[in-house]
Amino acid sequence: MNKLQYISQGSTASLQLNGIQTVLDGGCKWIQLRYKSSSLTDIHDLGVKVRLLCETYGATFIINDHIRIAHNLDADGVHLGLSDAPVLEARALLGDQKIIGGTANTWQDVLHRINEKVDYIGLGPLRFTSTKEKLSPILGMEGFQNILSQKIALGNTTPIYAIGGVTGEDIFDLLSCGVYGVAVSSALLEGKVAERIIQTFNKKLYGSVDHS
Ligand code: TZP
Ligand code: MG
Repeated sequence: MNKLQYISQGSTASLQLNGIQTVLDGGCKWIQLRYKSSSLTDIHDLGVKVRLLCETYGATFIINDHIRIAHNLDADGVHLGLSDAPVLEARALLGDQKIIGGTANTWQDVLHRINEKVDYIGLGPLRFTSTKEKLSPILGMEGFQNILSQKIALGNTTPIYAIGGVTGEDIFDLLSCGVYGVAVSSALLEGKVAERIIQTFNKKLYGSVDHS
């Protein structure tokens, strides 16, 4: 699994597509389509376009929230929040070959996700971010250290992606906690040249020891 996930953002389909196109051009190989539209048709229609783009660029395509849409589009997988569909239901619909990721905000959530046999866990938020509404309590680097050390003591190897306000400056600290990768939105789009930002992320993520 790629160590850098782009979490898409934007209140319209065209804003979403702009960001996705930018990070794909910049070399990002994992897109999570996170489109909070009230219209399932709009999410599906955007998903059709993003799926094609991901195919062209050889990127993994994950859909946030919607297991039916992930199934209908034959996406690579789905990412589920704690109040989304249960992992069992997603697994029954999508099968064993697809990627199912789950959110966790606490150590208890991590244990729950491990028991559910998700393929990866998105743990956060690391710090405040305006990208997500109704943000869970901030973990900080201490929270990551604390949770990851318990997971390591358990001997479990489910990959953990840090999410929420993550920047390139956080990577070394996160990796040394035992985090596998990062799920990032704003920081990939902030500068003028996404390619350079993504290269920096990847160099840091892949330059050091694999803590998966
Ligand atoms: N879940 C927790 S924080 C977040 C999500 C989807 C948004 C991450 O975006 P950013 O811009 O990298 O903080
Ligand atoms: Mg959700």
